[in-house]
Amino acid sequence: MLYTLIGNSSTPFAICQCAWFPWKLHNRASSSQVASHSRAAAAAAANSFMDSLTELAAVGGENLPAKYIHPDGINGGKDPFLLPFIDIPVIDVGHFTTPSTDTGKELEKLRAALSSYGCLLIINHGVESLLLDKVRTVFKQFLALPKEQKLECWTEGFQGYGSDPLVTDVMVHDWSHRLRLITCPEEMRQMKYWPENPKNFKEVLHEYSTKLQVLHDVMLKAMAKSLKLDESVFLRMIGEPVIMSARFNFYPPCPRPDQVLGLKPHSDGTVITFLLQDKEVEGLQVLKDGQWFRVPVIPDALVLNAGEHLEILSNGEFKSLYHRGMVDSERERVSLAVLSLSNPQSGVEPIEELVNEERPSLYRKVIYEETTHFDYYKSGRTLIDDARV
Ligand SMILES: O=C(O)CCC(=O)C(=O)O
Repeated sequence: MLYTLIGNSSTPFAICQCAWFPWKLHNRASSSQVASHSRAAAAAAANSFMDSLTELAAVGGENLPAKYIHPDGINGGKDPFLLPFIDIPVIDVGHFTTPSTDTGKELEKLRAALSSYGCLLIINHGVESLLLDKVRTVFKQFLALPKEQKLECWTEGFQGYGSDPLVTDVMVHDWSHRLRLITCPEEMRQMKYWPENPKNFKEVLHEYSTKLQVLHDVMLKAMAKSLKLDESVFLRMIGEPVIMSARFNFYPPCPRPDQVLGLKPHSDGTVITFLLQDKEVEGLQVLKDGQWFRVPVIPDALVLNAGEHLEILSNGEFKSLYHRGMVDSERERVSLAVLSLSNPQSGVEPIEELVNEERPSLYRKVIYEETTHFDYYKSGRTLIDDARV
């Protein structure tokens, strides 16, 4: 089974270039690239993933493999779960879907949250608590399957179950696995990577993704209005169809949360990201004004992060969120990030109305052919660092 998957035409290019940029998978995985990806390299990737399944499951071992360890510790040697909680703004989406006398105030709150935090918690967002629970449950049921069944969805490419690519040999490994699936447009879905089990996995993800498409448009329109712009401007700029992908994260417990990271610090190469957190186990940390903070778990709220594309489009009015995923010493943690991406053909640049003499364009136009998320991930830099003029 493994070799059938490895031989799939989309995987080879994906691992080296476009882990979080699915359009490249479709546009650029040429047959010559496929041919040049040696069977030996593919087998090595498969073995490395299987090793990681074993290593991450070996909880309690005092001797963690060195490749997961951040030698200076995560929080300067102190327990990262003693960091303070962030006072993250909470936005009631009902004020945007059903305008009221308080809508103006909520828009102002939205603008302030994105300008100073780059994230917010959203409530009354139209996704029922029951569906949120189902989403978490189907992923946990997938994780509980025997290894062989999970490996049927294994991939070294963009879509499927696996680990993020390592772009250098010396890069510290993340203490996590992920299942990534493009959810819309539907033509871009690669159904062979959608788990067959549990039986309702596909239906639940489809339902969740349909709701998030609606929410996505509501939020981008509200963001535009909060900047006194035409409500459709962000949607126009990111182009049709909106590409959304789901990234389920699994963080097994680890005895040394002070030394390993579930996900290294990064900002998302997205327009916006909706993050469904684990219902009980905390793990998201965000950087604000140079200091790391913990994000509290609020079971039915979604975290909305501004991505790098939104920062560029808004000419820096909104800040992309720099964040990381922590691991718990005793309990496993899951999360689901649903990411929206801008049109790969046109790239992104600041919206004209936000550029003037007083505030010239802060970012050059970014064409994603030039850059890849993992090149930044590797170096601890961000797309924003490079796009700033
Ligand atoms: O699990 C989390 O809380 C963070 C997830 C995340 O940052 C991501 O998927 O990009």
